[in-house]
Amino acid sequence: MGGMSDVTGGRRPPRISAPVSGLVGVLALAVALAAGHLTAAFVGIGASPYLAVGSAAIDLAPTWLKDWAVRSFGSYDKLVLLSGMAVVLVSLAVTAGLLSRRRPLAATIVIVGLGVLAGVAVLTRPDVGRLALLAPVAAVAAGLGTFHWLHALALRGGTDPHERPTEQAAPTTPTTPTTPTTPTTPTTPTTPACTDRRRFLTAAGGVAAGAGLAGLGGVLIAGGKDAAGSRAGVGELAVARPAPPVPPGADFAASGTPSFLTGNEAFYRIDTALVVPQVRAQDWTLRVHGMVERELTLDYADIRSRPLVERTITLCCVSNEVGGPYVSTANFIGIDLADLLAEAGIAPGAEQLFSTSADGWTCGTPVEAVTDGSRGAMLAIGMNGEPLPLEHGFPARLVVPGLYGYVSATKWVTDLELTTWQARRAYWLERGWARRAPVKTQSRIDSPKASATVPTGTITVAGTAWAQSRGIAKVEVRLDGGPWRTAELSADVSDDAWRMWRIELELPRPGEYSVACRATDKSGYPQTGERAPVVPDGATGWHTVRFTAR
Ligand SMILES: Nc1nc2c(c(=O)[nH]1)N[C@H]1C(S)=C(S)[C@@H](COP(=O)(O)O)O[C@H]1N2
Ligand SMILES: [Mo]
Repeated sequence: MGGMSDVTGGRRPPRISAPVSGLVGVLALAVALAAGHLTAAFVGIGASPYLAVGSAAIDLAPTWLKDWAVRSFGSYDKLVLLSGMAVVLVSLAVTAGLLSRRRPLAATIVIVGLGVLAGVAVLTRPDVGRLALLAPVAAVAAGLGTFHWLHALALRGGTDPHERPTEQAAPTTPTTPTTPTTPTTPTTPTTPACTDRRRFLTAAGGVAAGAGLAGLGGVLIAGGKDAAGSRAGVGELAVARPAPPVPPGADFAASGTPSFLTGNEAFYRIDTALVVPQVRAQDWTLRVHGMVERELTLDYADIRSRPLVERTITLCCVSNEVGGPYVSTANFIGIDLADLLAEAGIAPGAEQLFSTSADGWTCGTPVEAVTDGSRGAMLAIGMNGEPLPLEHGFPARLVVPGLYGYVSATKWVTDLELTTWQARRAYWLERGWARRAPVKTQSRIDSPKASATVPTGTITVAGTAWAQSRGIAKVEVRLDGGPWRTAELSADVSDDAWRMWRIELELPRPGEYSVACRATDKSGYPQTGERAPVVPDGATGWHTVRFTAR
């Protein structure tokens, strides 16, 4: 194409080579994102254009898509989202750069378009105010400035050897001994075109470095809140009433079950936060208000100086498929939520405890579940002997035994409002999940794994069962649809925690086998075999594992 235009001698506008135009697009994108992130470090990191769009995408994603993402990528779902966005953005930037070779307006339209998208996303963020719009505005300004500056520099550099911008280059090259008949003549180091090219490359390098520095500055300033340092400074939590020690025989880890207590690192993590909210203990307060007799505002020192209790509780996610991994157990340390609410004095008519986290996520818990002292609902500040890990809600979170996490377990909790179901609708209720979500009686086979190959003869099948607040009374197992046989149960630790089971089965000959399990809780309710999806209030069905004996 370039050669053709030379032959026809058309007076086309000067053009930048494709790679350079793409590079200009990508550099403008980098500067825009970095400037946006740096500004967001001051007005609220949730306003960083990249993060705001990602968070808005999470909030707007239809339930089936979210389900699919959690199922396919597990805890990596957010990484996948951010990477996907990066790929889309870079492609857009390259495309905008290429289009601007013919239509310089194209990049302006793309940059402003993305800026508007980011602005709308910022307005949907519950954790930042209007001032946060400064972040996308800064991004657009920096992106436009960078693009047009580099674009002009690249034009002067005449970076497409086939389409030298002779009109522009001409006035600046009166003394150059060029050969007009061969426009593709390689430039020598002494030509001004080359100087311009060097100028462009220097500018591009400077821009890349500047974007890196601005982005890093944003990360450092936002990280300067240093929640990790605050957590490290908390020190030992003095527990007045420790949980009873976990007895020997509480798990069958040697047969393939998880260990009874899940380490903080291994504890499943589910939340909508793209970046872990950074809340320092010294900045944290909890407000208790709404339908109460006395409004309360507590800080971290208030909470930790109270007599702390420790409870062994199994937490699970409503999005856990039958046989899934989103269930873990820890010793939570904190205070009784019922005591705290009694201090505030709940007014008659209050139906839900509506809790809000530092990042604006909301949750509605039935008032009965948090006022009935015997259930053991907690405002927790510790987990397995340490302050809560940042990912699990530092400085404080709610834990309510027997309810799925989305209706009870608010991490980074900052606000407790007593209200009616009518007045407030929590995050997941707006998205089609049930208002009431007690944990369903469930059991899972941990060994053998699906599609495993085992030797014929005697094998030990082992797994986990849970029915928090009711407790597990029995687990039964059957081979190939045969009779149900009762499994051995592990030591009974707490009705609020899971219980492990195991059973020896005979595999007389090589071939395919299938094993299924079902639990009965202490209320006498046998786990149903009827299959239900996770939406709206938790999956049901018997976990079945197929494997081969050789
Ligand atoms: N702030 C906040 N708290 C939250 C959530 C969230 O998205 N944001 N998710 C809830 C859900 S759905 C579950 S299952 C539990 C998981 O707690 P974990 O990550 O400590 O295991 O946290 C709950 N608390
Ligand atoms: Mo969940």
